Amino acid sequence: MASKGHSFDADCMTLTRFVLAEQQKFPKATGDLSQLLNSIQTAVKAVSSAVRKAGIANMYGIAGNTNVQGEEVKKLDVLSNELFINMLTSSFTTHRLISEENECAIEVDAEKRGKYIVCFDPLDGSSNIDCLVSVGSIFGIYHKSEQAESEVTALQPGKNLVAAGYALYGSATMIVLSTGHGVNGFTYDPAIGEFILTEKNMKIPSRGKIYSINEGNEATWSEAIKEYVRSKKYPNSGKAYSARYVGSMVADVHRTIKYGGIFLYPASQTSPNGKLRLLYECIPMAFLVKEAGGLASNGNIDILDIVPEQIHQRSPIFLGSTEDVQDVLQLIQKYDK
Ligand code: P6P
Repeated sequence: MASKGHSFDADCMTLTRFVLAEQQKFPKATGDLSQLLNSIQTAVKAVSSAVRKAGIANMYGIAGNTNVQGEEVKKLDVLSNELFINMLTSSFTTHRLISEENECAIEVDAEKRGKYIVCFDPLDGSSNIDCLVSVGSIFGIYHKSEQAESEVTALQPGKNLVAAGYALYGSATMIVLSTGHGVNGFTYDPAIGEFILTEKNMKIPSRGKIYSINEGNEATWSEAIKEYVRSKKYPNSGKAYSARYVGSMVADVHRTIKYGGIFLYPASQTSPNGKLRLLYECIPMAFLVKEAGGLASNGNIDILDIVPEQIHQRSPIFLGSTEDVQDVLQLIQKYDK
């Protein structure tokens, strides 16, 4: 509520306050997760600033390798990756990092090592930057398992996640986060440099009116997917669904959580495991959608039950409103018989 006589809310619920208040609910909490989430928040603020300058950089012809001062200008995805790595390792809470931008897992220096493993895509959809389409960052956080000290300890199923979230760099910058107790959305307020709780306890409708898939791939779809999409366009009863596809997973998933419906990136003849990456795209998004009351499947099993075998493996994904996902799974099962 705005303070008397001011348009400023002197008691606004910032992400930092929210995380600390959540921590109080767990007496044994050490504060490490709060520290880690706040370091991610800092990385997102920095990436948001860089993304929003990109257009200007392009306009003044400094988006290339060097700017007018002859200084090296990093590509945004490289810069975003470095920001995440530096903020995460300097939080003293991470043991190993899995990044979309790094072929191998990043082992945190012993003197900075903590108990969490973070899988992240620092700038998902970066190919959309030049046309100013929304892009995002995606992350999932695990406890380091007690198994052997190897890359294997990063490969846990999504049901082991401690927390997951995404940042959406759209008309505003927003962090959507779950620590396993519901989903909350925080919008960045540049006036105070904080993320403010604006979407409390986000819930996805049980059924939507939108389907989201890259129709350019139709020739490679299975019969089940072709029949499903046809049924959305030419329903036996009721209105046809609307088609919406941004081509940035964070934007498409955020709209799906907000409005309901389904996001599909199926396997195809050319990509038998689909395109999207399991550890740092599918699993975090599946965790959030399920925490919001929806479903997420690879067409056969729950995304969160898949035990990853490689850090960059791909997975088909069908996520969104429970009834919409169930519809497509029924068709997949019909054709699998
Ligand atoms: P396509 C962006 O490149 C991305 O990784 C996701 O953000 C997005 O959902 C998907 O790929 C889009 O892929 O093949 O439809 O362009």
